[in-house]
Amino acid sequence: TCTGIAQNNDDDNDGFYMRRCVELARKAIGCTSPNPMVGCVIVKDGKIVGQGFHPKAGQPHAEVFALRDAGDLAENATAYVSLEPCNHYGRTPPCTEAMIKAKVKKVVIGMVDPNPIVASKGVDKLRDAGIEVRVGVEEELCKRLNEAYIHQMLTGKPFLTLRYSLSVNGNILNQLGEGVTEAGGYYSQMLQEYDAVIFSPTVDKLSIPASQEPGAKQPLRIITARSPAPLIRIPALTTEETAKVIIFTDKEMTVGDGTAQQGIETVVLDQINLMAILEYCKCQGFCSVLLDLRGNFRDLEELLKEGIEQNLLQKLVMEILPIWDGSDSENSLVAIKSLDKRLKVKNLQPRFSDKNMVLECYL
Ligand code: AOF
Ligand code: ZN
Repeated sequence: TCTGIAQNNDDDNDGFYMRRCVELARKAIGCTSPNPMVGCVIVKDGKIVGQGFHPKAGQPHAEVFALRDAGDLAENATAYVSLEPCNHYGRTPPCTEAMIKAKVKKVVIGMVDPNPIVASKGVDKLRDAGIEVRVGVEEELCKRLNEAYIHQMLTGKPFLTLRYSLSVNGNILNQLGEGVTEAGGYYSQMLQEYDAVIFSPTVDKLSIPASQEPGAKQPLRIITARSPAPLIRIPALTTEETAKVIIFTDKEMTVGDGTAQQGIETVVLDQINLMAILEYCKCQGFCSVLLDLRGNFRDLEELLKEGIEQNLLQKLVMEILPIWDGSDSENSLVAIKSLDKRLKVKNLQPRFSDKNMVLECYL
């Protein structure tokens, strides 16, 4: 729900309505790749008369839903949109044309679209049509919303996040904190947000990472298995789960007891490495991938090394559990000897999820 009240000051109002756009955009969290999440509101005489968000690639853009919702009231109104309206024929027609046709008076934009086929052309088109345009309202928030899409657009690679749990004395734990896997917990929310999750299959009775957010679209679960392939037991997927499990392997292998398991696919790669996995994800139209060191993190050591050495990581999410783990000093990232690179991290930000501290930062 939208909190706060619009102020009388014009600029404050712009921020207020833009935050509403972001809130609307997030209704499609995890569902829009390779497209961005976008929200739009149409405001007339200090009232929201139309709102919409982009639900999925192939479906109409946020502006189209909002304009439809506003109907004739869009004339002379102000349109707020978290991303620059597109000016091209993609899967759907240009939003700039829809705005011009609806005769909106002003368009307030969160951020310019990094997509090279849009990149400010939408703004130019609106201005050429005599519409007043303001760009860069709540820009940081809008960029954060689509950090994966932006990265993917600018680099051609999916946005890769590394996640792990730490004890207070700095060991990697193969457990997650209390409450974090439940709806509203940071881990459950992350799984909803990411297009794919790479995790370790060696934990006994492994539970497949699954978001508990109501109606969440599950990420593609990725497992790697080098030959001689270990026997992989994957709990049967429940029927309501749509996302599949994919096993990247370097030779044909048997999954579980050999009986076909629905939703599990094996892909044989010449070389199992992070680059190849990311390439596969890109071809699926994915914007974001989570490397999840849950389970035995040693299984994922090679991928982790490659991620750091090849600068493939964009974000770190660390969960600090209120536990002192004196069991094994090998359980520390320092134990991965070749990770001697010194990296500066940006925007270190703490928050809490249940009893655990969650630290996020960018590389
Ligand atoms: C907008 N509003 O809600 C979204 C935009 O194939 P299409 O037609 O869906 O176009 C996809 C591109 O359009 C996408 O790469 C991005 O540049 C922009 N997405 N633009 O005005 C929206 N989702
Ligand atoms: Zn559009």
